[in-house]
Parts: sequence; C-alpha cells; structure tokens
Amino acid sequence: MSRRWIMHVDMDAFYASVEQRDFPKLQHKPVIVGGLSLRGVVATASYEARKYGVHSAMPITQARLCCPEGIFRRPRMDVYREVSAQINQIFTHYTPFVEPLSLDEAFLDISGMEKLYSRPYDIGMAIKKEILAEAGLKASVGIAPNKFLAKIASDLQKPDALLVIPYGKEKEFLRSLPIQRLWGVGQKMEEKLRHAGFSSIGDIQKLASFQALLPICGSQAEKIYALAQGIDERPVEFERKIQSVGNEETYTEDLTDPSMIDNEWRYFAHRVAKRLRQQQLTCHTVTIKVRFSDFHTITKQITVQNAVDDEDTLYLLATTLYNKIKTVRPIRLLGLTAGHFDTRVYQDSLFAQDVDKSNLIKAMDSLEEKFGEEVVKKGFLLIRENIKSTKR
Ligand code: TTP
Ligand code: MG
Repeated sequence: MSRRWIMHVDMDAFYASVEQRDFPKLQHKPVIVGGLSLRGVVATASYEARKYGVHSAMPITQARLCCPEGIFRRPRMDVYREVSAQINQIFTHYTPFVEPLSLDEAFLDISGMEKLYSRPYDIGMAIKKEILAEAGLKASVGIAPNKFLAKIASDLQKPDALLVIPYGKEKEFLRSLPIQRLWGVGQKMEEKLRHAGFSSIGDIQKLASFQALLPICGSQAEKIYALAQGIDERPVEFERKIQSVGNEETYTEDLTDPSMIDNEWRYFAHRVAKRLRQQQLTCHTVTIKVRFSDFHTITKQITVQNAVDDEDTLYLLATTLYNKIKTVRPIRLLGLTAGHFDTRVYQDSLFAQDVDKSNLIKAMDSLEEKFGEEVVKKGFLLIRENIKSTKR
C-alpha cells in the first residue's frame, strides 16, 4: 500500500492579491484590504504592506499610521468567493479528496498519486503552476505525512512556498519550532508550558511519555505529545459530491408492451428514490434515456423548482417525459437519472397522509436493508421478474 501524503494549500495574501491581480496599478504596492470606517480592521495586507508592520485584525486607523502610503481597499467578497470556487475546482483535477478550510485554504489527500508524478514535490509544483495560470494568483503549498505537518509546511516559507516534509524527518522538522505551533496550545497553555520549562517542540519530544504533560495540558496531554512527535492520524474530510443517481437497463429481449414499459419506469423510480434517500438527497432534474432496437437514442430532461425524492413523483416525471416521445419502436434500453441535488431536510408534513407515506417508505427501506429486496416486493417488482435484462 502506498504511503499517505497530505497537501495543504494556502493562497498568499489572498484578498490583497486578488485586488492586485484585477487592478494592475496596485501590483508591487502596499495594498491593505479591510473595513474603511474608523472602527474598521484590516482583513489582510499585501506582502509589500506587511513590511510596514501591517497585519490582519489590526485597526485600520493604526494601519494608516504604520503605512501612510498604503492603498486601502474595501473587500469584494463576491469576487473572492468566485476565485475560491475556481481554485477548489482546480484541486479536483488532482484528487477528489479535498477538504476546504476557508476561502483560501484546503487540505488535499494526494496519496497514491506517485503513479502520475514521481515525487510529491512535483504534484505541489503542478498545482501551484495551474493556480497561477488559471487564477493568476500565487499559493503556498506544504506536503507531509499528515495534516498537522502539512499546514505548518505551507506556512513556514510563505509566500510562493513549496515545502515537502519527508517520512522519517517529522521530529527533526518540528524540533526547533516554538510550542505554540502545536494545535491545542492556546495562549494560557503556552504560558504554563513555558513556565514549566518547555519552549520548543523539541523540549516536549524529549519526554518519555505524555504523563508529564497531564498536570498542564489535562485531557489534551496525549494529543499534544503525539503532535510533538509529528503524529497526526486525522483524515482529510472531503465532501462526497455525487453528481447524479441513476438506473438503466439494457434488455436482452426488446420491450414492446406498453404496460411492461410503464412498469419499468415504476421500477426505476423506486430504485432511484431509494438511493436518493440513502444519500439524504433530493433532486431538481430528472432525465430519461430511451434506446430503440436500431440504437437510435433519445434523452429528455425536466427540471422542477421544488426538489423531489419520492418514487411517485419520479415516476410521474419520467412517464411525462416518456409520453412526449412519439416514436413507437421496440426498446433496447431504458434509463432514469436524477441530478441537481439539494440536501434532504426531514420535515413534518402538514398532511397526515404524507407523514404516513414517508413512514411507510422508511419502513420498507429498513426491511429491504435487513432482509434484501425479496422481502418487500411491490407489485411492479413482481411483474418485472419476467423481463430479461443484461446490464444494470
Ligand atoms: P489568511 O490565509 O490567514 O491570510 P492571507 O491569505 O491574506 O495571507 P497569507 O496566507 O499569505 O499569510 O486569510 C485568508 C483571507 O481571509 C485573507 O486574505 C483575508 C481574510 N482574513 C480576514 O478577513 N481576517 C483575518 O483576521 C484573517 C486572518 C484573514
Ligand atoms: Mg492565505
């Protein structure tokens, strides 16, 4: 099995860099983005402005004093959100395992990518290049065996950084860093640790076990001790983005009987609705696919404003679409796909009848889960046992 490699990407002076990109006269200038009222604070400052001591969260009045020649801009959040989405899209060119942390940073699990790139460093370089080419912005990248180290690695040599911490070098890398780099060590704990003689992470590494940290760090002691050794098992928590849920079948004997075809739509609606419920999704679009015996294929799609996940509505939408097809020819393949998802919100219906129905659906799902599809068969499932199909 290949080794785990985690990448942390963090855009450099994000808001300010977007301003410099969009307004070339701001390039290489001290740009400060933030609230411009008297009580406003600095959101971020370009690296040129940081030389004057300006930093995030500084009162804007103080920033004006530190950097009189600074160019002060209001944030354009819509633009930053758009750029953020574009960068997240770039990440998916490399791995589906992306955990965005904020608008300008994300963890990526790039394990197993050595088949495409000979070294983790090359993956980092490729992503940096693509972000620069596509979004016109610079990013700092850290690559390491875990999240904790990757995040420190992206930060240490900012801006425009690319740092890889190899396996076996974890402790050495952390040794001279100050204890406040350890996650979970806040200001108060840092003071207590310093008071007890710990100033660098190396000082904690020297301890024989986490027990010595218990009086200071309490329940956090074991975790902090592990981090100091460079151990962090947390996975990248990526969002499972499903684009569509569908069911299609190719029949060994072409379908001609309208009641059989109708029954197939019932069956597909049942299957797709079940999968939507399993994923807690509702859909806005329903697409049907019909392939005739001569391979002529028609797809039709409908979009509904209120998202759906129940088989009756899916069936109704599918058959409405199907009835629009005027061709009457033997059918080789049928398919039903749901897309454009919303996350399902369980709501008590105003109508008791609907509540009963959703309870029935839930009960059937759990029976099927427990005992298989055989145990609860609706009429249409029994009918379709006579149909031969080759593929699902
Ligand atoms: P950061 O990544 O912390 O900062 P940055 O990208 O500006 O600079 P760098 O990473 O190179 O050190 O934050 C990302 C954006 O979030 C930043 O551009 C502006 C916004 N932000 C605030 O609005 N307030 C804050 O206090 C911080 C820290 C950031
Ligand atoms: Mg940043």
